[in-house]
Amino acid sequence: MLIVSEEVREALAAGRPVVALESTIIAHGLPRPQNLQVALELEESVRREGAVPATVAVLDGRARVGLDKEQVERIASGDGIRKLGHRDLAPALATGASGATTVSGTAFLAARAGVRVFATGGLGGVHREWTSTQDESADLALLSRTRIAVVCAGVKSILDVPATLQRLETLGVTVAGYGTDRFPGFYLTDSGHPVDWTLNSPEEVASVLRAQDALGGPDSALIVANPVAEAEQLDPELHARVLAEALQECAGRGITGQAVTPFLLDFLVRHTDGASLRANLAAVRGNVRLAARVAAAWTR
Ligand code: PSU
Ligand code: MN
Repeated sequence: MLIVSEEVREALAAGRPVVALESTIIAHGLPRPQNLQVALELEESVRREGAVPATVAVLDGRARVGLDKEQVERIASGDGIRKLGHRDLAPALATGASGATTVSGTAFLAARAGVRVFATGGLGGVHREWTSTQDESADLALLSRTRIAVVCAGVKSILDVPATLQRLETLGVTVAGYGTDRFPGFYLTDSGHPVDWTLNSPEEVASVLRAQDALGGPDSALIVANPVAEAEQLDPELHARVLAEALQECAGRGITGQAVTPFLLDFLVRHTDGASLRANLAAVRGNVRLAARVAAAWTR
């Protein structure tokens, strides 16, 4: 039921670098038709760094690590493509469903396949209004029991960032800033919160992975929080204003569950004239490039 593509399987067997890529950002996080172009571009950027991309998704009840172009096109089309966290994997396989995997679904499948490094945009986390909705992304719990490095631009800024950082601490997930002692803010370079650890090169990140392996744990993720460059971030004032509108609209329409994150991301794209999309893309591109360098350093 878990199919690892031949290219990814061969790379893993030969000890060559592999980077897992998430598919929810493609199917549900970015507007069509640009999402397809971005999906292919991200794979290409992994290759340019000498690593093999392994985009993860479920198609017709088969979990796949490593997609061909046609399969990427199906994910990007969004037709009949569900959003699958790790809890959705077994029913999706059993019923022959198709879906894009979130950070939790992707990290689970990538780790099962033996992939050690994963890149995405921003992690899910604790939503604002948690006290009334108890909406906390399943990403956090899954990362607390999966040994994988996740290169991301922090957690999505639509969330309650300090609460999410606290949950990551409680859950025992290691968080390091890449080249910074500030926790990045997804669309923003700095979330306004510090991190305890700073790693400054792909080699340094790889040594942390080796130390985890040598210790035999902990069996939780290493979050490599890589900030978007200041020149490419979303204007913080615009971000604050439009996000407040987005949250209000989301609550007003009674949107809940899996639909919340895609709704908020889309609202920001539409109400910032695409500026949030540009910042999101800059973040993802930087993360994918860094993840490929980390994977290369780890296999050296
Ligand atoms: N990062 C992005 N865009 C996205 C996501 C991450 O730049 O769309 C997705 C990831 O798949 C993440 C999911 O796991 O949003 C979180 O959704 P939820 O809050 O419903 O757990
Ligand atoms: Mn949620």
